[in-house]
Amino acid sequence: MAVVNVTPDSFHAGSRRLDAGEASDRALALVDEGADIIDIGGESTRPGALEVEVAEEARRVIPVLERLAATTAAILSVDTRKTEVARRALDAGADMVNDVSALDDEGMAELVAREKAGLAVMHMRGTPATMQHEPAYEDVVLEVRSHLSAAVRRAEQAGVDPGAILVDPGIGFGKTLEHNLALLAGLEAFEALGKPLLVGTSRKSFIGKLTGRTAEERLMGSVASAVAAALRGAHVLRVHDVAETREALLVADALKRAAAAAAAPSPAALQGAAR
Ligand code: HH2
Repeated sequence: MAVVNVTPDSFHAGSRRLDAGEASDRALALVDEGADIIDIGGESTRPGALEVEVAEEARRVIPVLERLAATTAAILSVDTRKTEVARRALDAGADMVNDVSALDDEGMAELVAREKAGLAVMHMRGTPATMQHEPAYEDVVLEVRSHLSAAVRRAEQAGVDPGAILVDPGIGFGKTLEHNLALLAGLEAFEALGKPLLVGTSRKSFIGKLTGRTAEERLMGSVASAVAAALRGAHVLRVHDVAETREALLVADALKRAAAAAAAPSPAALQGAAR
């Protein structure tokens, strides 16, 4: 899943394209690099970000979605917490809603169900304005998982297709460095939710805390974290840098398959045991 931010203030300057033509060109370039999903956002959710009005958020993302719906077969995702923005985005050709508030806004689950769209629900503690004020958990993995489990239940009760829901632990959303690392180390625990796991670590501040790098310098750390997440069971990686991540994931995937093959008894060994 490739990120395109139609915003003036997203935390990674390289992801910003305020002009609709530039944003759609960027999205198409990321599809050429190997992205299967394009995630278009019109509101930054970085820590401390201020909310954008519905009209402004829609003015940013709708023309981009319209252009892409006419030019690419990639899955189009709208990154929004607002039901009204999601409604207009789905009308404009979006296939799925990526909701970082996990269905907080009234009517979001019903809209996604009615439109037979896909849905990603992400865990966030509080709002972007407040989430980094001393986040605390007793057991971050269990608490994030039970929050996501409740969101999945709400979505399915509203009629969202159970096969079209992704879950995301929300790296960096109301979490300290230790919380982020515990979640990444504990990704296997999310398998119990029975949904594909979406993980977004790309250029986030926990990588800066570990490496001392600015957002613009966090490519290596981002690729490393994507590989680590993939090896621990992430199915979809939300990234700014598609070509580099894809290359690393090809290697990680081959290793994962080799490890699975080594762990599974070969048919010849099983035949031998049966004799
Ligand atoms: N992270 C960001 C935004 N949306 N959605 C999901 N599902 N998971 C994430 O980890 C996630 C997300 C933050 O990244 P970005 O969009 O590049 O930054 P900004 O919010 O500043 O635009």
